[in-house]
Parts: sequence; structure tokens; C-alpha cells
Amino acid sequence: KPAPTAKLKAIKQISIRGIPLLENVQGVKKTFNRHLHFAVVKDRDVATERDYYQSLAYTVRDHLVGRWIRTHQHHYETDGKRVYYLSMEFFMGRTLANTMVNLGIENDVDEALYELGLNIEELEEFEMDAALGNGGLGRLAACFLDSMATLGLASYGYGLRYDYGIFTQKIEDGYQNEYPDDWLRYGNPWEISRPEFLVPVQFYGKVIEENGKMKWIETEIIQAMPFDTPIPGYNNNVVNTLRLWSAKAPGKFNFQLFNAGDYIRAVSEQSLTENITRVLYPNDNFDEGKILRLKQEYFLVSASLQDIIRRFKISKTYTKTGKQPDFTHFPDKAAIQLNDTHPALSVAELMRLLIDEENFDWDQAFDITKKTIAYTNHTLLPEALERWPITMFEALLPRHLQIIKEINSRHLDLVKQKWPGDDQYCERMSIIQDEVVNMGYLSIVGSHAVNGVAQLHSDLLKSTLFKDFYQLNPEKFQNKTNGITPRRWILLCNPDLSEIIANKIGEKWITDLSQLSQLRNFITDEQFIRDVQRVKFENKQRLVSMFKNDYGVDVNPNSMFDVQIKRIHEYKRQLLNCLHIITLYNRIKDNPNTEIVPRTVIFGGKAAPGYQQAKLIIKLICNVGRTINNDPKIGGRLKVIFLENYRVSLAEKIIPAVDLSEQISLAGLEASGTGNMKMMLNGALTIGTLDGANVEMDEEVGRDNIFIFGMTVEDVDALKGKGYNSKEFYEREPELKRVLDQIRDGYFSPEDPNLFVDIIKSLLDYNDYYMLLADYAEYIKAHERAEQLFKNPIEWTKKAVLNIAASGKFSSDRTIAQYATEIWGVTPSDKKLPAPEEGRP
Ligand code: IMP
Ligand code: B1N
Repeated sequence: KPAPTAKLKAIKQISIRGIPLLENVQGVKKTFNRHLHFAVVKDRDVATERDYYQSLAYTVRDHLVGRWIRTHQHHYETDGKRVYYLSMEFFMGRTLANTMVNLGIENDVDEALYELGLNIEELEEFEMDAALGNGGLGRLAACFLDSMATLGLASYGYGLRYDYGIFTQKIEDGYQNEYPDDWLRYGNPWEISRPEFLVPVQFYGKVIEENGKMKWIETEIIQAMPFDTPIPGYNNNVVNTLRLWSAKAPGKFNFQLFNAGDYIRAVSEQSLTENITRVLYPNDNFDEGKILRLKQEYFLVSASLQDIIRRFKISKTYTKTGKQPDFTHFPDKAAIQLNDTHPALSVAELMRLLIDEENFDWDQAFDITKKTIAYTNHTLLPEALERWPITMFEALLPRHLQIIKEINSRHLDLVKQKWPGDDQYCERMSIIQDEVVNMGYLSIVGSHAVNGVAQLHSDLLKSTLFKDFYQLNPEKFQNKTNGITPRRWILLCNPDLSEIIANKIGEKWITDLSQLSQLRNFITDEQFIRDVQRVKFENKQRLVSMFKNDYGVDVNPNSMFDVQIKRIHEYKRQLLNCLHIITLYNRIKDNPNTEIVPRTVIFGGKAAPGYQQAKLIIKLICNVGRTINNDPKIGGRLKVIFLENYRVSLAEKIIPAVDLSEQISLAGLEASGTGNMKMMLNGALTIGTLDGANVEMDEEVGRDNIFIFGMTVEDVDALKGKGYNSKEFYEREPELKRVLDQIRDGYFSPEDPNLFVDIIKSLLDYNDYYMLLADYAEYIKAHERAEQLFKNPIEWTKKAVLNIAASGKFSSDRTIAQYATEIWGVTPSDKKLPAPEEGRP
């Protein structure tokens, strides 16, 4: 038998994880053995660890299904407004532990597996991440699903079931290499296919007019097969659904080939059409503009809207009364939220379905569409904004292009009414410009609400990117500051911290995170501060063993864990962090005996496979690490680690161990950030610019408890206005100059001295687009302040506690409650549904 793990010992006491009852424990053991026998078809002599994981997954799944069926029954009976979250990405991570946490069965299962001689934490490692996302946008969708279920909303996620999620990253010789993420290889116990809800999606073809009606004909059809994943709410017996579509060739073969006797080829070519959902585009904040991506987007939109309309038609109102479905009530029964413009074709598709299939006239159809749809913008970066060439549309979606043109012409009529005689507005605000369709504009025009994802970002949308549209329809524009689910991002990933918090303020904070503010009362409670300090240290020690095992690097658990984990992108400025590291290195080398706070700088994140500059930054970080980590003069005072294959499951291990959280984007460019919130919630202090949600974190926690540095959005504008010249900063600051010269001259790449010249070129010859050099000096000073504070562990930990106490605003429950009341017109509920064993309601 394995020794009970630290986690098991800790959570034994915490009631929120369920007190293990003997009967439950016996039940779990029985079910586990039954699944091993009947589902996995193994006995204990031949079963592998993965087989045990699978039996465990089925055992836990058993606890979901009754609640899942019941929840659907409940939604059908109450027949309220349903919320549909459409997203090209759902970055779910693992499901097993999350399900146990939300169902409150973790301790029963832990105990049962312990009695069976199995180590649950080792089994959990067999689960592949569902990595159907790139970064923040996809993870936000996943957090929202958790909160929508926890708030009892009748909500559905709609997305694509990619065969391959975000690539697996390997770091080889300091370079990123990409490998396919074959996440379905061993099957997926959490999904269930629903072939009975298969829907056809049309592509290509042409449009003809018949008796004054438009008909889209001679299309190619690809079937969309739904796969459902359960989404349990926290402790409320709600289990909602994430429905992901997979492309399936229509059972009919290519008739020409078939009749010509080329049966084998006809069947083989079927599989080509299934490429639509083969792979997730691995770009974050970047639009590649490929036709396959447009096909994916339409596939999601068309399948989902057909499914939503089917559900509307068979809703209780109509099936129980025999009345004909009345689509004027559709907006009272369905709210559709667009996760960025990726599902923006929803506007045109809903119009098409209402006009062509349901025979509505234009005005009524557009009224229904606008009332149903709302749009969230997640970025201001120009290279991320979707603009599809109309030539692509014309071939792939001819009817939709017609509809978009008509939407545009009516929209421009309104623009002319608002600004008579001023053609500039029409030119600027046209949905179609220079032969491309602007999907952001289409989304705004087709929606009743448009929101940004942090206050600063929403303000910038109104004053810059969508300025004209804000003037036309100020009532549409809103802010919904992002949030994260406290279930995964503290309760699950940091059980020991959860426990000591629960010991002080009870358990209500798990579903009302604002209650964490009560922790301020314990700031003078020395024992509590020591407990928080101990938990952080233990979390760091667990990481230290991982660094040793996986990277062969010895790390001092008392060193400051200075962490930047996010996609590698120039605007996020990992390179600025790197400049700081080299500065520290030089200072130690110059003064080998100086007393400095030992520091471990940790990076993690993927670069888009085609983003050369980002990949070179990874190589630079790795090479800097190689130099520093092996320099005996440094003597372990500074370490640099680049973590391989950063993903949701790895984030859960790192975040509880962070001391200092790096959020250093150039002001105005990070729409919100959500990693910042996760680290704050887990007791890290932030070093950051006044960008995205950092602004609100600063407001919540107070300037004394966060390391803010650098230019504000206004400063950036002013400097650009007066003319930024990066070389001035280079010449003016000797330490900075030295660092850049070292990189340029091959100090970190003696085997290839010119390796990093492109990095220096971007900073000096191309004038440093993200203005690292302008923020460098203040960044270094902010780090010095952090270092000063870290020398006093008690004071540091007090500020960490103040950060935890101030993080309540950043729960996705708060975010979703605001979407619910201010955009969707639905009401959150804290009522529990009856548990399955309580009989039918
Ligand atoms: P869904 O398609 O994911 O919503 O799966 C549940 C379906 O079952 C819904 O379309 C419900 O409308 C339907 N449903 C649930 N209970 C009843 C019922 O009592 N009568 C008819 N349909 C029902
Ligand atoms: O969305 C997150 C924000 O917290 C981040 O600040 C923001 O950068 C991120 C095209 C995107 N914006 N845009 C994307 C992702 C994939 C893609 O193909 C754009 N991701 C964000 C949540 O609001």
C-alpha cells in the first residue's frame, strides 16, 4: 500500500470535500472493480495504471449521469431562457479531479483508492488535457462553463471537437519543436456521441431566385456529429452540457466515382471532408486568414444554430400545446454569446435560417437576430482582427455574402441618417471595405450588446477601435471584466491553502469569492501568516522536485519564484523579463559577494509555430538559462527555467507556488489577462504595468501591495506622439546597453555569435515596437522593490494575504452574474436541484 499522500492527509479534514462515509467508500470500490471488469475488460493481474485511471474515470462519471439527465429534464420543464456560449476554443484541461471537487466526492474516492492500494494522484496524471484552446480566450470559455453551471443557468457551450488540440511543445537544444496532440488516442471517457442529433452543414453551391425567394442550391454537405461533455456546477446537482461538433462525411459517396466503379476511391475521399475538425489553429491573438479556418467557423455556427433552433421548436411550450413555434419569442428563449468574432457568421446564418427556412421578412428577422446575439471583443491587436476576403466568401458561402451585403447597406443608411452629408463615416464604418468583410463590424451591427473584457479595454474599444460605432449606438457598449473559476484555480489546485482559508472564514467563499475580504481581519494573526507561508513553501518544494526530475536543475525552495507563464508573444514582453535577468546576472558577476535575494525565474508558454521572433525569444531564454545556471560564480543565487509544454494541467501545479507574478505587457495591448488573477488568488504578488485587468487588481489591493511600473496608455500615446526613439534609451542607460551588446555579440550563443541579432535589430533598428527599452529602467526598479520586500518574509506574506483577500472580484461567478443580468436577461440562482437519489422532482 502506498503511504497516504500529503494531499490526502490535508483534505481529510476539510468538510467541503465530503466526509468519507464507509458505505460510500465501499460503493466506490465496488463500482471501480465493476468498471475494471466490464468496461475496461481487465483483471488485476493484467491491469495497467492507465486501466485503473479509466476505471476511476468511469466510476466518477457514474455520479454525473443521473444529475445530467435530471438537469436536462429540469431545463425542459422550466422552459426558461437558455444561454448559448459559442466559441472556437474551450481550453478545458483535465476533468477527473474537477468533477470530484464539484460533486464533493473527492474524499470518498481518495479513501476507496487508498484502500485498494492505488495512488490517486498518480492515476490523475494519465488523463490527457482537453487542450482545445490557445490561451486566455479558450480558458475563459472553460471557466465560464463552470460558473454558468454553478449559477444554475440553463447554459450550453458550443464548440468544435478537434482531433488534435494545441500542439505538444518540446524544447530541444533550446528550440521549440511542435508535435501533434493526439489527445483521443486512448479514448475519452468524458464524452458521449449523439449521432441522433447529427446535422447537415452546407458549403459552396450557388444562389438562385425562385418566386421572389432566394435559394441556396447545389451545395456540398458535411455532417456535424455532436459529442457532449458534462459540465457539473459546484455542489448544486446541476450538470450542463458542452456540445462539440465533429465533421463526418455524409454517408452518400461521390456518385460520379461510385457509378464509374471507383468504389474504393469514393469511400476513401470521404475522409478528406472530415479534415474540417482535424486540428485547432495554434495562433493566439493572430488571424491567419486560411480558408480551412473559415470553414471551421461556419461549421461551428451552422451546426450550433440548427441545434438551437431545433431545441426551440421542441420546447415544452410547443410540444405540450401543439402550437406552432413563434420565432418572435425566440430572443426570450435563447441568448447567444459570441466569443470574439470567430463565430460572427452567426449573424448571417441566423438571418438566413429565419428568412430562407422560416419565411420571415427582413426587418423581423433582423430584429430577432439582434435581440438574440451579443458579442465579446477580446483584443485590439490589428493582426488579430478577422477580415475575410469577399472572394473566399463568394465561393464558400454565397448566400451569406448576399445577406452581409444587405445588412451593410441598411446599416450604412442609418449611418447616413446620423451623419448626413459626411461620407467619411460611411467609408470608415462599412462592414465591407477593400474587398474584405470586417467581422468585428458585422458582430457589432448584428448584436444588441458589445463588451470588452476589462474596464480599460472596454474604454479603449469606445475611444479607438470602435469609436464610430460607439457614437452610433452608445447603448450597446458594456464592460464585463474577466474572471476565473475558484473551483479549479484554488480549491482543486491548492487544497492546502483552501483548507487554511476555510479554517478562518468557513466555506462560503467558494461560491462567493468576495468573502475572501474577511481575510483582512487575520493579517495580524501570526499563526495564520505562518500557515500561509508554510503552504507556499510546501507548494514550492513540490515544484522543486519536479525541476530536479524533469529538468535536472537544482532549485532552492527559499528563492523567490518569479514566474511568467503565458503564450510567448512580443506584446507580452517576455524579452523585457529576460533583459532584467541578464542585468541581475551582470550585477552578481560584477560584485560576487553582494547579498542578493536568491531568485528562480520561471517561464512557460508556447509560441505559434510560424512566429519566428517568438521562437527566437524562447531560444534566448533557454540560452541565458544555460549560461547562468552553469556559472559557478552565480552559486545558485539565480536560476532560469523554461518549462516545457505549458498547459492547463501544468498551470495547476505552478500557480500555487508563485511568489512574483509577471504581467508586463505594454499598456493598452493586453485586453485583460486572466493568469494574473489566478496567481493573485494563490497568494502571489504582481509586478505589472497598468494594462488590462492589472488596473483593477491595483484598485482592489492598493498600490502598496502590488509592484506597478512603466508607462500608462496615456504615456505610451504621448511618447509615440512626440516620437519614440529606442536608441536614446540604449545610449542613456549603461546597464541596458551592456545587456543588449551581450545578446548581439553572442555572449549567450558563443557557438553561433549572430544567433540573436534579429532580436537586437527589432529593439534598435526597427525602433522597438513594444517599447521595452522605454519601460526598462522602471521595471528594474520595481524588481528592486520586490527584492527589498522579499527579504522580510513576514511582511511579504502579509501582502500576499492582502492579495488573496482582494482577489474576490476576479471570480468568473461575478463575471457571469453580470453577463446574465446585463446582457442575457436571465437570473442566477443558488438553489440546488434535488440529488438523483431524492427521486424525481
Ligand atoms: P438537448 O438536445 O441537449 O437539449 O437534450 C435534451 C432534450 O430532451 C431537449 O431537447 C429537451 O427538450 C428534450 N426533453 C427533455 N424532457 C422532455 C420531455 O419530457 N418531453 C419531450 N422532450 C423532452
Ligand atoms: O483573451 C483573453 C484575455 O484575457 C487576453 O488579454 C486576450 O489576449 C485573449 C485570435 C485570440 N484575445 N484574442 C485572442 C485567440 C485566438 C485567436 O485565434 C485571438 N485571445 C485573446 C480572455 O479575454
